[in-house]
Amino acid sequence: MEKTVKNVLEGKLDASGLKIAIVCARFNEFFVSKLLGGAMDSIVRHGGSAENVTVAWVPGSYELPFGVSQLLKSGKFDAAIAIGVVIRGATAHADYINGQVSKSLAQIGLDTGVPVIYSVVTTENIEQAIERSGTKAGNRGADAAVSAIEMANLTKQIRGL
Ligand code: RBF
Repeated sequence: MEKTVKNVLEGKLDASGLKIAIVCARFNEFFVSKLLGGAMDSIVRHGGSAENVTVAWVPGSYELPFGVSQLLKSGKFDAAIAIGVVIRGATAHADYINGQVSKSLAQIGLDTGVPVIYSVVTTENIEQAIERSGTKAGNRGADAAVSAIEMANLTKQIRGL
């Protein structure tokens, strides 16, 4: 980080007191559960509490934006995470789902002023899904939780300016 810049905003990786909404797609639930586990573990390891996390399940990734949008309307959350797994080889319209879902999730963040974190893992095959949900390529749910914590705290900082 450039040391001569005086006013630098950067969200701390401290989840204490943060209220986080997580929306999970049940399609490919085997992998989604691992990503959710990674996210929960990461929130607690960064000082957050499981009681401050609300998890909502929707049928598939296509429904993630609706679930996130409904939860954020409550005004009760500092950040939301959308978790899904789309396996390209098994989903003819994978690219359509991904494009639509990522655009909608970004728009919900902009409309509500609450950061929305994208954790839809798209893979070519089941092996890659295994790798990204807790084996050799890490756990994308845990990474998403860190982004949610950083963005929630950054948003609080900006609002306090
Ligand atoms: N949802 C996912 O989260 N991941 C998928 O890989 C996935 N593949 C699908 C493949 C087909 C052919 C269809 C019809 C749906 C699929 N869905 C998938 C479910 C989708 O996100 C949504 O729940 C349903 O289309 C109902 O709106």
